[in-house]
Amino acid sequence: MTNNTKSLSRCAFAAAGLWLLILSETVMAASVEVTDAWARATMPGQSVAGVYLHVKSTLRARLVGIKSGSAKTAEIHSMSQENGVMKMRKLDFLDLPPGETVTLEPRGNHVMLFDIRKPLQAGERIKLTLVIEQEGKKINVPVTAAVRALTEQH
Ligand SMILES: [Cu+2]
Repeated sequence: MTNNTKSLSRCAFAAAGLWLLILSETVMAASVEVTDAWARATMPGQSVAGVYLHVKSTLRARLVGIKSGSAKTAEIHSMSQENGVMKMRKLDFLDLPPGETVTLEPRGNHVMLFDIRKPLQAGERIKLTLVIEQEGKKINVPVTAAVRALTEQH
């Protein structure tokens, strides 16, 4: 074996090792990524609150439920305009196509908290759990949402 082939095979070995490392990283990393989660601060007496976020799943999945200690119940909602009026509807689930970032936002699909335990104040954080169905299994994805003021635009 010449010096040249030796260094070449070492190089190939190193590359294979790196590839393995990348593969295991991917497997180990959460298959669901939630970013930029926030909730809208509530007014006194208001019992519902909207929560918005970006969610991306590497595998085909669907969001099938929301839980939060900050509210009695939480639902996934759609928002659409009908005869000039914005209407919300409860969704049983929300599809998360693999690798696609799905956005929950004001005026779009969103999470709605009902019977919040106390008013949500700007600056605080609330915890939620997204229940996601992936390959026939349900997984819980913990999320922390920052509460932002009513006037704050996103
Ligand atoms: Cu809603």
